[in-house]
Amino acid sequence: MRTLIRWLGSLTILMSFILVGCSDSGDDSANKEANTQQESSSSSSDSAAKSSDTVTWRFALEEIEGSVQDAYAKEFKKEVEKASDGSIKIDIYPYGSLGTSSQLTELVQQGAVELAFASPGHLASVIPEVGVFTLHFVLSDDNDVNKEVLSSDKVHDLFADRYNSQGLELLSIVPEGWMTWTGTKALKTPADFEDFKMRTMTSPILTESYKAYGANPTPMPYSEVYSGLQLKQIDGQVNPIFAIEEMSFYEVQDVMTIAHHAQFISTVIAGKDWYDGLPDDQRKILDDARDNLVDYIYKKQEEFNQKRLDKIKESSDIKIVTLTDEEREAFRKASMPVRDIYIKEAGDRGKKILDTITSMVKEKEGQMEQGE
Ligand code: 6CS
Repeated sequence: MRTLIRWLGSLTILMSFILVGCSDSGDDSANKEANTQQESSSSSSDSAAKSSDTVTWRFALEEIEGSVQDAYAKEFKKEVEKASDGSIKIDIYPYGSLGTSSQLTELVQQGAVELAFASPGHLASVIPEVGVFTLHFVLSDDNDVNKEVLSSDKVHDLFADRYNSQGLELLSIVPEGWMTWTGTKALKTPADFEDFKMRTMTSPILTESYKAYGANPTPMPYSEVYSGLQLKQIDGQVNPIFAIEEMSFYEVQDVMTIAHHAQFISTVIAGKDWYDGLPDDQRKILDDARDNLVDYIYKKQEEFNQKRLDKIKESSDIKIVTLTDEEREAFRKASMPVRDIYIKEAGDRGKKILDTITSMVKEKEGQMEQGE
């Protein structure tokens, strides 16, 4: 863990230079082409043509090997390489080899990597509308409902042009499991958060959710959380259980509180120019793999979170507290004013997004109850 943190700083700088190195010549578009189509003779002007030579797509992760994002990328690689008969090769860069989440988004914008994960908890600093996924008690307690809503074209289309305006293509919205609080104590009521130094991801709208509980939110990159907890710079953090296990946060915390207040959501992004310039056959392979992965990743994240919870229980004596419905209700109430702050930040479009998602969730829950 500590090795990962130490390496991150130096590797980030080194790899960023290697990946974008060519772009210092001044001819940015030519260098992008050189970067993204290194081994290919096809170019973006051939977009309708069928490509035949080998190309490499680089896929950067916000998480380490063995994570949900890693499982997604490996399955994506398998599908794409098979469907293209090996003419498209996927290189996966796990967290620690390139940079922080925000830096990965920048690398996609620069054309230095083609594909990446971008979690709203960080990305909302750039696209405020995605901050909706950091609000509490918006999605359903039933993940089958969330799957239907989040993978729908309707929800994708709400965000598509916001990503485009940042030079990005939104490919998929991927849930990774219930956010779970860890801390130096149990967090059973909003009062327990009073002055509690809670590490959050870096977007301002996310910090508002914890201010609403009276906490002292402390944004920091993922790679600094373990040492922050160990050195008592922060009292707690929030992440899905698989991450709490693989990043070893449970080793330096006393209590895990399960409130089911929000899902951890990430998004898969590509560079817009790169995506638009893909030959039709390659774009179809990418889109098909993305569509096929919806069921796969829902099942995988559930399996990962369950198995890692068992592992935490076996290998530590961390206390695990699950909130009752009444206890959750107090948090739900306290979280409601944050929706107004979100709407202020994300404007009319944000309001439309929030209203659409909440009404779709309600509608799907109704349909599921009636067995439709
Ligand atoms: O807490 C974070 O910053 C990170 N957590 C996860 C589970 N994935 C990526 C994200 O950057």
